[in-house]
Amino acid sequence: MPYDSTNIFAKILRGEIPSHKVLETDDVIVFMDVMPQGTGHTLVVPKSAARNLLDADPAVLAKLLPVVQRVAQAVKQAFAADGVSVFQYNEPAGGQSVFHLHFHVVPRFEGVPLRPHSGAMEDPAVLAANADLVRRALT
Ligand code: DGP
Repeated sequence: MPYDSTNIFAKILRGEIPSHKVLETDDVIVFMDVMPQGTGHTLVVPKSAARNLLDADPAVLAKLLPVVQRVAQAVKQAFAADGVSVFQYNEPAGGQSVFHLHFHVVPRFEGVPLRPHSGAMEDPAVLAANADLVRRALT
């Protein structure tokens, strides 16, 4: 399937819809997931167009992974988490629902299971407060 620029993350990248952004570089934007699977669930999204890992330019991936690492370290600190899960879905059969490449970074706590993928919408006030914590941990 070709890349479709009407996807929701492309709209966020173009500034057409809002997000709780925590970091932006020339290459990457990082914002809170509106349907978090855990407190502090954050998304790392390259600016260049790729549907998912399968069609991504390796040069884009090379710049992306250090940001994923930095965000994983930041969310672990921001939420005093015990661990961090990083995951990434490809195509509907692989669990993907938004067709612009992204990595999920989710703080994890001993004994606390993940909430469902693309489940309930979080309260915007909670997302804003969590974004503040991540932003501070990134600086
Ligand atoms: P997936 O494509 O299945 O890897 O997951 C997409 C994720 O994006 C899912 O966790 C829910 C989240 N999401 C869906 N719509 C929006 C949105 O408009 N804004 C934000 N910040 N996250 C979204």
